[in-house]
Amino acid sequence: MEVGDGVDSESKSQRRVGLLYDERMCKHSTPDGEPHPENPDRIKVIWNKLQAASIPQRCVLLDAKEAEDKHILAVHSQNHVNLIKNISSKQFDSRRNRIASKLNSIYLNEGSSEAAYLAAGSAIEVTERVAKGEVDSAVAIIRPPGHHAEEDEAMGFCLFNNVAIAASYLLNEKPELLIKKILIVDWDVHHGNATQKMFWKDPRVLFFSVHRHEFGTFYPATDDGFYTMIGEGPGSGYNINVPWENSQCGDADYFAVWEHILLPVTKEFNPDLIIVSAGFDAAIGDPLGGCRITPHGYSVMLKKLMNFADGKIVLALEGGYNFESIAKSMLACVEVLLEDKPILGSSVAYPFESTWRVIQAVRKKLSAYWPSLADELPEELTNRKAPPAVYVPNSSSDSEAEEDDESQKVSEHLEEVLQDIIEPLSKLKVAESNQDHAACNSNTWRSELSKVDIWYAAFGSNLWLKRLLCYIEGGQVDGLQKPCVGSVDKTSPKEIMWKTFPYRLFFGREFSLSWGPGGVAFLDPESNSQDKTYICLYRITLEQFNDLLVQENHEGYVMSSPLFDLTALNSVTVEEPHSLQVRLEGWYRNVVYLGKEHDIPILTMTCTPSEIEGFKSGEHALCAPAINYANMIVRGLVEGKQLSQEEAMAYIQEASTKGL
Ligand code: X5A
Ligand code: ZN
Repeated sequence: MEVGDGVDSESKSQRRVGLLYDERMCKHSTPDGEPHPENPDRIKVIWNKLQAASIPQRCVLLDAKEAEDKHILAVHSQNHVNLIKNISSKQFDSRRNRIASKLNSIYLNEGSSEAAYLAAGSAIEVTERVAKGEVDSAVAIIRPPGHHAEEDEAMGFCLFNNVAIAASYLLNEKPELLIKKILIVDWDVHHGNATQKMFWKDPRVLFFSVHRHEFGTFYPATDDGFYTMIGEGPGSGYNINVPWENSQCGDADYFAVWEHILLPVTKEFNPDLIIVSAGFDAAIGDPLGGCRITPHGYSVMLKKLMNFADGKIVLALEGGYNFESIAKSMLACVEVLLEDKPILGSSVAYPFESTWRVIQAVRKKLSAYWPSLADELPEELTNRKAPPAVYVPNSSSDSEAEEDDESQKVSEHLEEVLQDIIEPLSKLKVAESNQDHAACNSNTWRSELSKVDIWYAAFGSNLWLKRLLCYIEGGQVDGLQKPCVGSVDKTSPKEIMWKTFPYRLFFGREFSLSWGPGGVAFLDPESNSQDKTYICLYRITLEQFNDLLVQENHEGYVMSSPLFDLTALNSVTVEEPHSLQVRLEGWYRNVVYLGKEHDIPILTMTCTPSEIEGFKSGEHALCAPAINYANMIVRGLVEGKQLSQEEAMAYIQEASTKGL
C-alpha cells in the first residue's frame, strides 16, 4: 500500500473542527487562592483530557483573542465595559474585593480583565471561523463563563456574556457572512438569564435554555427562566425555556426535550448557525447541578443538533464544576464533532413525570409560534415515566457507585467549599421539603410494596445467605469492608431455591468500596445455551428489594418513593426489553426480569445494557474478582450444596477469564 493513502484515518476525521484554548484565561482566580468551583483548573483539566486523547492534533487550533470594546458594547453597557476593563489595574487593588462582594457570586483579581476579554474575544473568533466556513464547527474552552452576565452587571461567575457577544458580532458586524438566524442552545444547568434578555425582542436569535428552575428557587432564582417567558414584540416565540421542576434530570429527560421541543423547532427556525452555551454542570457528578447527563448523553444531544445549520455549530464553555465530568463530557462532544459516525440516541431510563408535564406546558405555550409543537403528545409516550425524584443527601458520596476515587475526592472537597460559600440556604430548603415529603409518603408505599413478593435472583456474593442477610438485617460479614445498613423490613427471605440460567456471568471493575480492589460479578441477561450461571433465588418483598437496590447502588440515598414500584414491576414483566434502569448511579441499577417461579416474578440487578456493551468492546475492563468477594461466592455455592469447593472455584475462574 502506498504511503499517505490513509483512507481510514481520513474518513474518520474528515470534518474540520476548530479548537481554542489559552492558558491566559487561567489568570482569573480568587484573590487569595480561596477554593471556588469556578477555578482555573476547570479549563486545564479539559485541555489535558483532550491532549491525552490526541484530540488537538486532529483539530484546527485557533488562537485566543481579546474582544474589542465596540463588539462587547453590542450587549453590555459602557459602564460595565469600563468596570471589567479597569478592575485589574493597580488603582483598583483596594476596591476589587469590595466591588466583588457587592455583586452576586463574583470574585475578581488582577487577572480577571484579561481573562474576560479573552473569553469574549475567543467566542467571537471561533464563531467567525465557523461562519466563514474555515472550519465546520468549533469548540472554545473559555472562562470566565458568560451566560449570567447582564448588560450592566457581572453575576453568577460571569463577567462578559461571551456567547451573546459572538452572536451579536456576526449579526451586526458581518452581514456578508450571511448568518441571519442564530440558534443559541443553553444546556448549562442554570438559566441563561442574560442571554435571554439580550435577545428578548430579537427574532434573529432563537434562545433556548433548559435548566433547573424549581419554580424560581434554583440559581439565578427568578421567574425569568419559566416557560411562560417567550420573548416580546418581534421576538415573541423566539425565547424558549424548559424549566425543570426537580433535580436529577438525566439523558432520558434531555432526549425527550430534544425530541419533542428543540429539534422540531430548530427544523422550523432553520438557523444559519448554532451556538451552544455549553456548560457541563448538568453532567452526572456535578456538585452544583444535581443532574445526571452522561458524556454519551451530551454526544447524542450534540449529534442531533449537527443535522441543522449545515453542521455549523460552536460550543462555548459555560459552567461545569466536576473536573472529571466536564473533561469527559467535552471530550465526548469534540469526538462527535470530529467523527462522522452514527450514534445511537437511546436511553433505557424513562423521563420523569415532571419532565413530560414541563414538555407539554412548553409545547402548548409555544404552539402558536411553532406549528410542529401543536400536536398533543400520545399518552403511550407520556405514560412512560420514572418514579419521582427524591433528594440525595451530600453525605452519600461514599457510595459504591463511584468508579473513581480521585474525582470523588474532588467533588467532596467542592461540596465542603460549597456548603460554606454557595447557596447554603437553597440546599437546606431542598433537604427539608423533601424530608417532609419522605416522612408522609414512605409509609404508604412501603406497606403497599410489602404485600408483593418477588424472587430476588443473586449471582454474585449475595448468593451466600449470610452475606445477603447483611442487606436485610444490617451488619457485616468478614471480607466486607464496611457494614450494611440493612432493609427497613428485616424479615428473612420466606423461601430460598437454586436454579441455573443460560446467561453469562462475568467480572468487571477495578475496585469497589465493598470489597476493595478487584472485579465484581455482573450478568449479561442475553440468553445463550452455552452459558450457565448459578443463581440463588430469595423470596422477599418488593419493599425489601427496593432497599437492596439502594444498598447495592447508592448507600445513603434517601428513598422517599420507591425506585422500583408496582408500575415498574408490571412493565418489566409484560414488555420488552424486560429491564428497567432505576435512578441511581451505581453499577447495579439495571433491574432485569428473568421470568417467573411459582408464578412469582424473578428480578435481578446488573449493569446497564450500554455498560455491558462497554465490557464487550473493551471500554470497560473485565477484571477477576476481589479475593474476599470470590470467597463469598464460593461459600454460597458450597453451603447451598450446588458445587464442591473445587468446582466453585473453577466456575468463578472460568467466568473471570473467558472473554465476553
Ligand atoms: C456559569 C454558572 C453558576 C452560578 C451559581 C451561583 N454559574 N451560585 O454555572
Ligand atoms: Zn451553570
